[in-house]
Amino acid sequence: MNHPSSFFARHTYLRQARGNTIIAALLVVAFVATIGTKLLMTQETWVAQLQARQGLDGSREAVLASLHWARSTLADDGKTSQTDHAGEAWAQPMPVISQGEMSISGRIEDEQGKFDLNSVVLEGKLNAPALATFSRLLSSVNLPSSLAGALVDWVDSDEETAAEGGAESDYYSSRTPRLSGTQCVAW
Ligand SMILES: [Ca+2]
Ligand SMILES: [Ca+2]
Repeated sequence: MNHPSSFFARHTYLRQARGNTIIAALLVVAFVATIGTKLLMTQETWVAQLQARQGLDGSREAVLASLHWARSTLADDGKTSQTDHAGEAWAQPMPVISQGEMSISGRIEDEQGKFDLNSVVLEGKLNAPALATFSRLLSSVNLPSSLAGALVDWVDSDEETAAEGGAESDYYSSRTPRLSGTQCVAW
């Protein structure tokens, strides 16, 4: 026959052992839940990265297709004409390229057909033909042609006014607020 004290000791031991088992089981469940959450996050991250990669690949393909269109269009123009004007195929908008949910459009612009503002000064001196051209351009958009003179003095490196409307640093520095070179360029 067991002594009562040994019975209670055994009972207490079994209760503690059961408690330890429950705590261990809860820790295992928490550990498994943590692993499950991590796996889920890893999978979501992987899916997001894959989708981003697919989007990037699609963007790259669309850009390459646009460049191919521009090259082939200009090559065709080079074979069939000696002059360039806005009525030619290259000046028309590029057909819209769709790639999944993305689309890309564009057009070719003739940079040589634009007026070079720096050309109003040639080898440090006033370039009269370019000044006249720029004056006409200003008039065509209802701007005072005297702005052409201001441009010349801005581009040249001397301190003498070159044409009507011209002004040098003494004029700009006397303004309130005083205009710096960068501010003058902005007009
Ligand atoms: Ca052409
Ligand atoms: Ca000048």
